[in-house]
Amino acid sequence: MTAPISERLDDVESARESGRRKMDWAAQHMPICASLREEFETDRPFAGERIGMAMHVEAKTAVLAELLAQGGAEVAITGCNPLSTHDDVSAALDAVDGVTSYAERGVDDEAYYAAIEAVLEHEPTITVDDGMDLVAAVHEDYPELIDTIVGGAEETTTGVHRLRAMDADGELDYPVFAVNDTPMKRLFDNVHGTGESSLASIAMTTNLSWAGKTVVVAGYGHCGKGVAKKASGQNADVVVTEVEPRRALEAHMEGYDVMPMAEAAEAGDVFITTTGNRDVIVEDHFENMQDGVLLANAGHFDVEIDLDALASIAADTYEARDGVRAYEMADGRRLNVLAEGRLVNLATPIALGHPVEVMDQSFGIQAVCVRELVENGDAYDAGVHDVPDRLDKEVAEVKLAAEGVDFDGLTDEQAEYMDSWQHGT
Ligand code: RBV
Repeated sequence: MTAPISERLDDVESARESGRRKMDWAAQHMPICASLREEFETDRPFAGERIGMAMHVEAKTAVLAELLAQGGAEVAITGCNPLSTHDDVSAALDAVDGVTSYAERGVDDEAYYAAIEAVLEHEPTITVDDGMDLVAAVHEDYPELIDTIVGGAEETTTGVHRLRAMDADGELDYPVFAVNDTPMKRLFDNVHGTGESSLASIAMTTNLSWAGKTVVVAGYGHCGKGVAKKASGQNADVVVTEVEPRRALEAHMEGYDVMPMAEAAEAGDVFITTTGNRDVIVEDHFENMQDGVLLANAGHFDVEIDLDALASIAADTYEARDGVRAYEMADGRRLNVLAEGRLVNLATPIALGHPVEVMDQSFGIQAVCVRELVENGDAYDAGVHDVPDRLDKEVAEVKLAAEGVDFDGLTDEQAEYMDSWQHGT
């Protein structure tokens, strides 16, 4: 049985202290969570609920977990990626009243799934996922929990995609909010968060510049758009690869070079995958890449770059820097993979995840979705649900107020005009 992180660290006290400092820093820059904290500490909406979480356990996520506990929940949490946990934060979180943290960095597959089971042993009434691992484990291994689960919330594109596939197969047995898809999440976290944090992590891990580089961005969804825009803003030439004709056209009209990966492979200095699909960069592509290229993935799972194929054609492989593995070909070319092909913004040794402000929005939405499940869970059937617009707007208004941004309202005449079809020329 997996023990909480506090029972596994050598110097728990100093880990807790360092993790707490990181949480305090993050919390200072999370006005939405601060506003919800005031509400939750007074109303205690989650009293009696048990919340199971599988997310990237670092400072911002810890602020969310603590917030749910401050609202009265008993929280059990583990990671959603073997390389994204900050052990000090996990320890600090484990010390919070009402929270048990099982997350530890660098665990193998067996320990990773054992920690998911440890969370489910708490018999959660609500699940909060990033990638759908908890929902999958509940349905496969703990179906007896489904009756008492009020609902869940899912953080990321890949998780929502998996949930919708599960729902289409009639296999999803409780309601889950698609937090990823709501404007306050996807238009900010996916675009700005992924763009900024992926580029920051690559730059800090390699100490290399963007200016003058050719950066190949695979996938032009919200994440790809963010990565392309920020790379372009750092004076890189951006190439986009796509499989969807309208997105390819959008990228073309945005001024990026659009071409198949087979061609881009020869042109790129840095490759960043954001597709959510497997086998985006494969053996034929590796064969044509230049010496010294960087290969990084910003999609949820480590399936976009075919590392087995790369290993099989490499003459040698070695750790070139912390977080960078070089694969040296027989002809001397070195292809450098960051973070083992896992989420580059979270899984390199120096990675911090998305910026704090953007996670405040995403986690503000998570928190109000959990509140909605507790207050109105009965209103939602099993299946995937959009976040109600009123909740998305509530979070936007708190954020605007915190930023000191005022905005207009409609007059009665304008509201009436917008609702009518009779007005013409
Ligand atoms: N993400 N979390 C962080 N806690 O630092 N950074 C990014 C963090 C989330 C983001 O919302 C995205 O949808 C998901 O990670 C991918 O796993």
